Amino acid sequence: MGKLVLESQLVDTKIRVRKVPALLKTQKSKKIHFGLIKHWQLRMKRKVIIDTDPGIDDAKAIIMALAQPDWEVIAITLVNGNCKIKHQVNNIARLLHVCERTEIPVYKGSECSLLGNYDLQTGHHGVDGFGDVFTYDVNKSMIRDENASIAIVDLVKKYQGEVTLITIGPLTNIAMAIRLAPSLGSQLKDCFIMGGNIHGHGNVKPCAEFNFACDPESAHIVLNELRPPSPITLVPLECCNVSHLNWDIYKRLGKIGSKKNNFTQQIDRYTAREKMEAGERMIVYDECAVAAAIDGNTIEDYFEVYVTVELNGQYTRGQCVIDYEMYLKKSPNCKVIKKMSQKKFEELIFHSLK
Ligand SMILES: [Ca+2]
Repeated sequence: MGKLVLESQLVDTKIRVRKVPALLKTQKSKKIHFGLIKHWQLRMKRKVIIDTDPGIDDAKAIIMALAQPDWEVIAITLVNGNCKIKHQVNNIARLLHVCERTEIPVYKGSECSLLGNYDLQTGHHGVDGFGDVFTYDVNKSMIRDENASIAIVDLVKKYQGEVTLITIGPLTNIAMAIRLAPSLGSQLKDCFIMGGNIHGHGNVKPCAEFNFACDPESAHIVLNELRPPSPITLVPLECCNVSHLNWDIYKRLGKIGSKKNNFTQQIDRYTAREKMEAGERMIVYDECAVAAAIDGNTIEDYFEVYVTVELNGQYTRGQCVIDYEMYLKKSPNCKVIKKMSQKKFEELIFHSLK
């Protein structure tokens, strides 16, 4: 469906552009010509919605997304996760000002999980999600009144078959959007999710990864009911754990000197220093999902499988259940990434921070 829509747009635009040269005798007609080309370029850009709980790695992932010249980020939607929504609005506003992209609309979403009884904020990103380093006030004109889930439903319906959905936070907004519009997934172009795990090794609970542990019911709804045209690309914790930045690269990044890079250096100063001094690696999480969406060649190893989420286990609630042997006899709903290209990944990060 998505491919058909894009092809028809291309054919339509080509016809119109082809007719234009005959009109190029006046300034007015030149303006029409360039207007049509601009219109065509905008129409052909990949439309992207990013659902996020802006913490430190979210910021870097969003910077990476905004650096793609062939992407049009049509919305950023906020969901409770790394920090409260009241902090997220400041974080995303500051980030969009630094990136000079304040035209992108931002929608506030769910302030708690579907069941409302989980709050796993770890303090890893500071209380405010951005390392508690900024105190300056910021213009928040990009924050819209409309609810995030409603905005997602409306935009996906408006651009049927064209929207890439990237989620880098708990899945509450998306689950609610599915409840509002059960056919949401079929109207997407594709979907990339950072979340879950494949070996039962958790990072906030013994067996569960943060984004899925924050709202297991929502993760369950999204994995089982979103049903985009192709399997969801799932970037699990284990993939992120091996996709780290080595410290030499990190130090080289520090010398870029751009506004964007200075900003990221400020927000992750404390966590980076702690990790460096402890001899730990600089693991990247949300950036992996965006990198996978930018360039499929960043994916070095993956497998397709049916994935769901444990909702009842005393110790395993929120853990991904991977049906490796197809006991459940269900079609694969996820393309699970095992490993990404370190080299391509580092290139993307360098490019985005310039
Ligand atoms: Ca996140």
